[in-house]
Amino acid sequence: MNSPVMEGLRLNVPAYVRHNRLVAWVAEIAALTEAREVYWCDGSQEEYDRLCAQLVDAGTFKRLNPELRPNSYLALSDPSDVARVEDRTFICTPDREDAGPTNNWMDPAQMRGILQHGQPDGTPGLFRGAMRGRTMYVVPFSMGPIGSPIAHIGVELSDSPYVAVNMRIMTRMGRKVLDQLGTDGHFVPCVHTVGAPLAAGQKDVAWPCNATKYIVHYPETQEIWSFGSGYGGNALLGKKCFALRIASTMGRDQGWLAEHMLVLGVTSPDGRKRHVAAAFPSACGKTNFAMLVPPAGYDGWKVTTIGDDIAWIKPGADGRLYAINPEAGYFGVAPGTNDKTNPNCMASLKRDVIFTNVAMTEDGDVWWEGMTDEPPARLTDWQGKPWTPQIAKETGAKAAHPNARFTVAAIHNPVLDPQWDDPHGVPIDAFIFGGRRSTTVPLATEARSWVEGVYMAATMGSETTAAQAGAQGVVRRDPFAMLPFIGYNMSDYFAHWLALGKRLEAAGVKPPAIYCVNWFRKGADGKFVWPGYGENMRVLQWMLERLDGRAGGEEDVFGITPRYGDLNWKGLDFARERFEQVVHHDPQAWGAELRLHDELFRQLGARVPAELDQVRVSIESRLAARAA
Ligand code: SAT
Ligand code: MN
Repeated sequence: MNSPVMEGLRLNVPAYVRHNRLVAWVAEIAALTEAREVYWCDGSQEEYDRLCAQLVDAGTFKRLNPELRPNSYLALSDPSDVARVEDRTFICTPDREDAGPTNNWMDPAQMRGILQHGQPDGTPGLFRGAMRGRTMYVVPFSMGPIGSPIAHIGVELSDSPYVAVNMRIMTRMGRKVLDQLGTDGHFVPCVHTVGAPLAAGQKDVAWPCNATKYIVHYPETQEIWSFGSGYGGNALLGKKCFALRIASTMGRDQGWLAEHMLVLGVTSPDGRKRHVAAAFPSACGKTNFAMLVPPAGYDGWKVTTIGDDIAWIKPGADGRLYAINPEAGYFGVAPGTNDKTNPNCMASLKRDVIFTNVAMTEDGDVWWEGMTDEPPARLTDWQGKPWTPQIAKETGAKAAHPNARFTVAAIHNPVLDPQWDDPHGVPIDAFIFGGRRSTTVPLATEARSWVEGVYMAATMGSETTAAQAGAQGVVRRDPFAMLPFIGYNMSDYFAHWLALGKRLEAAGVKPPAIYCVNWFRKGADGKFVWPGYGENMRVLQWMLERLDGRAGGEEDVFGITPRYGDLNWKGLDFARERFEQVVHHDPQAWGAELRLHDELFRQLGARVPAELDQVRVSIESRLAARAA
């Protein structure tokens, strides 16, 4: 075997790389995948522009009209590769119980056979030769501000230049990360291939991918291996794979939290600033909430974004919980975003954006369902086909895919929090958990204790969306909005949250308050009752005032809910009857709901903390007392 230095010459290792273990690993993966060449990303603007130009030449990107959308591109994926593939996502731990019943599991040795070493019957590993004819990009990235005590580093090896340019927006990427790594720093190795090797002379397609897909995590060795998809969380491995699945196991072992949460700052007119972290499932409005515009009647209030999707939260020197956004950009859902629902997001998307699977207008700009009331007369849809409102009426064809996304740097967000990049993070005052529920769950509920809050989060349900492949609109339990993202046994994760609360209390630190919200209750007409978006500020204000003991509420079977008079209605005409519809507790629906909680706990198995079951029993008895 050649020395790393000898190999280094063939591997195009830049002189500034000093990490022998990294170089040896790159050599090993280049040999396994038989990549044609290796390219190390330095993260420069020049490199980004060059790779984007190359993607335009390859047909993956269309350059948008530079006058309307400067320095922006549109990518149309293969129609089969449009969302995360949860049924192809695996947690490979030696002991199946450690992955738990909510994750797909396979024995690590068996999975390594399938992916790397080959199977007993002689079938070669999927990664063997998978990058033939392609360039392997070495993408060093930091999740979180470089050098932050809350941040961690990863290196993704990918044969997708689309991944390389998206990673430059979504993370701190390039040479500065390798400088931080030094000669022996710790990094999480991430290997990604679209799984479409090219034979000599074979012409590439615009969006290479493979019908076979594997999104694989080995928590013991902190490795990520992804095969066959070029899309979103399947391919941008810093996001869900590292920042949630692997990081959640790091947090379990090291005493911190990796959560599917936005983080925002709220400044009240008296200048006081608070920070809130909120968990909602994919495509339930995290980006909208993180960029919320305070509505009419809220002069002097300001909401600022720290993050829109993921939070890493560690106890600080004073014992309080501090959060960073490990990402540096937004990979948000485009459909439904407009100047009313999220003006700050629309302003963020004016330039320097990569759009994926939206429609293109005749003058080379983008469009998606909900962007304007009236669709343009003619578009090219997300599959590259002509689209008109008439065609849509006849065939139901969407101009943009419902999970169409934008990738844009956080620095373009006009309400970016001045502390978004602070290596120490921001102190968390409250956690909010919310699902998409057309019935049962009230607008807002405050947990009376940490344990009750953990129970609310653990039993959260939500109707599925286009962010995950599969049926939409069915209620599934999505504990902490982490169902697809937890890297270990869900029950152990509940226990980890309970233990953290106890540790805070033992240290004399008041833990953040916990709230449960539901913006999505529907009336008999099937329409949302609560106006949502900016009006969610009213609920936020109630929560913050509760923290100071300045707002009232009513004890209910499930926690404390606001009465009509407890919310600030200035600037909004929302009748008491409508409010009743969104806070109403239907005892029958709650009976059924509790049976589903019980079913969830039974499915999760013997490791569910007994304290949570006790909360359920006490809610049940309160319900029964009411009925009596
Ligand atoms: O595709 S991603 O997993 O990055 C987005 C999401 O589902 O939240
Ligand atoms: Mn998400």
